[in-house]
Amino acid sequence: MGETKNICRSCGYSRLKDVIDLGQTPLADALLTKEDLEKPEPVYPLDVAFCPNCSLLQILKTVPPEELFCREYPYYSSFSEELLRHSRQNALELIETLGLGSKSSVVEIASNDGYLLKNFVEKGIPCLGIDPAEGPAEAAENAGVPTLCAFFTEDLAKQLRAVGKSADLIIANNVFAHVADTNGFLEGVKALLKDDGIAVIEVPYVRDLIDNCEFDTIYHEHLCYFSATSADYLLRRHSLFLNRVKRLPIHGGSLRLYAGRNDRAEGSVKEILEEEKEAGVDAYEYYRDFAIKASNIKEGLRMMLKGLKEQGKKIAAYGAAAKGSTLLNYIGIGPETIDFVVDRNIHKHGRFMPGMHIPIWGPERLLKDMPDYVLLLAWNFTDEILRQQEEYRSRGGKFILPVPVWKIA
Ligand code: JHZ
Repeated sequence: MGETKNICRSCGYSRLKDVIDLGQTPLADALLTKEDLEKPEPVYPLDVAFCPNCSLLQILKTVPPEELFCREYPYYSSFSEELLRHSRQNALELIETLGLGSKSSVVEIASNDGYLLKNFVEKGIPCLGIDPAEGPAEAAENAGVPTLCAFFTEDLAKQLRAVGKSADLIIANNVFAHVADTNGFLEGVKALLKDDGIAVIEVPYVRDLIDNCEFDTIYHEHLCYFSATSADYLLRRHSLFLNRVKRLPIHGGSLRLYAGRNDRAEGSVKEILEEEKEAGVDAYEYYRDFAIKASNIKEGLRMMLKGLKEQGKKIAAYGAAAKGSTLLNYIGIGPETIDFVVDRNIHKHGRFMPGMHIPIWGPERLLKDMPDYVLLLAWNFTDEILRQQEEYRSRGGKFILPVPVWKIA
């Protein structure tokens, strides 16, 4: 069932300060089958704390990674065009700036279904994906992306190094915040990286989480919520250096961290560290009101949805996303209010949302049933989804965007 510790995942400091308790929550990506509905569903505490020593925001509970990522992990990156575009742009930019070619070596940790590495394969650049989730790893292989189906650990990195593997470029998108052994992960990156190699790591950005009250992006897969300040501190402890930072809109706001063995920080690093200092991300005060704000959003959303239901409106939701699971469970809205959830990911169809047991169907169901309102759980892809749902909207259907303040679109 995993461990709950009151010790910082990064620096080991023991007096963490509580930020928010989202309650006993099921695993956000553990979608249920019809048969599962009859069985008891495991729930785990979901509380978040701040480390006053190294500024890392983190959850306290560590669910064993095998429970989170292996058993029919339903997340496939390639269902979002925006994410594919974002990833291709990143790949092409790295190929150009690093001058990568047929003699280079690229490794991606958490390569999922090959959504990103396929851009390197296309250019004839040798690459290796590493991902423990069997379904997505198989899809990557089928798309021509060589993939090792395994968890990336310090041991695995050393084994690869021992057989002569090393990397000019390591990409790790939306995985650094997910690993239980935060320190071992960086030792692994260091072991695999060539002397002048570069690690490019994307993480959800804690400033977007706090400033926009994106409480639904908190779930058991996300163990850490990084700032440049907390990442810089952690990297340095492993003799890795943050040399460049970019702030990105993807996933409700992310950081792209460029790190290497040499301390060659560009202006972007100093700039963001100063900005964060000014905003106070290194002090508990910055996080103190987050729980109250989330609770206000919860009450507002509940009242609005219940009100619509009382008026006899039909409500559905869009996006069987992990964040959708946190949102529904935290606000306590289930099938009594929401008839069904739609999602483009075919691996999610016929399943049920964790905890709230709302059925998941394909998006065509919206035009068929014409619910009056659709709660947009995958709000991070608002533009893409609204564009795609023009027909539903032109027939009078309305979307509800849930955070930071609900609004109708
Ligand atoms: P999406 C995942 O979180 C899981 P989730 C993971 N833990 C992580 O770190 C973050 O991503 C980064 C669907 N969809 O990507 C696809 C449509 O149906 O926000 C997805 O099921 N139509 C690894 O699950 C869901 O919505 C569309 O047009 O919160 C979006 O989930 C689009 C664009 C998406 O991540």
